[in-house]
Amino acid sequence: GHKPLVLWFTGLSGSGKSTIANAVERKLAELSVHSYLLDGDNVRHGLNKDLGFSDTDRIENIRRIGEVSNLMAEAGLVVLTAFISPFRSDRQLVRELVGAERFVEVFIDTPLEVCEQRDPKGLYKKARTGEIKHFTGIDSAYEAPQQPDIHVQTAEADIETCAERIVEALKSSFKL
Ligand code: GGZ
Repeated sequence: GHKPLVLWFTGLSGSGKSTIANAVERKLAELSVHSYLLDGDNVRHGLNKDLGFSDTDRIENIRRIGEVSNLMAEAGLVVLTAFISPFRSDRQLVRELVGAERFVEVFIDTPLEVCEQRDPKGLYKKARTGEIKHFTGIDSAYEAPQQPDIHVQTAEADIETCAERIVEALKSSFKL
């Protein structure tokens, strides 16, 4: 058996959080590690479909995801979460809730310029024209981690390489 962990991915919209978390999850499955990925697709459309993108709603979004992650870790899973989670204080609260020894903050560090260039859903464009308000990085804050447990700079490596580095860090530093 492996020990339960919460791998908390944080980064801007379009930074690659979900894609990299998916690749990490595949690698964990190959290692017979029982894991589950929480992301916008399975949380913001279900449990948190009553929440939007105001500061208070984002705080509540992260609080609920933290509580669910904690329950799943208690059940023995390695939990991966892929949400912007823009506020440092909210990430700190989750760290305290799940326990620092099983919480791994993974910073997907992709510069705003790169995310905006990618703009896969055209959301940055809409944010720039004011069609979408309170967009992270444009007119809503993103507080980057100051001491992430794992720091991934996506401009330097492809998805597979990033995922491989995360799994290696988990093995060496977090006794996965
Ligand atoms: C940021 C927004 C917004 C605003 C809609 N600001 O690239 P995406 O589309 O798929 O990822 C973004 C996602 C962010 O949801 P999170 O639950 O991760 O955010 S938070 O942790 O801050 O609660 C984006 C889309 O939702 N989206 N409006 N205003 N992202």
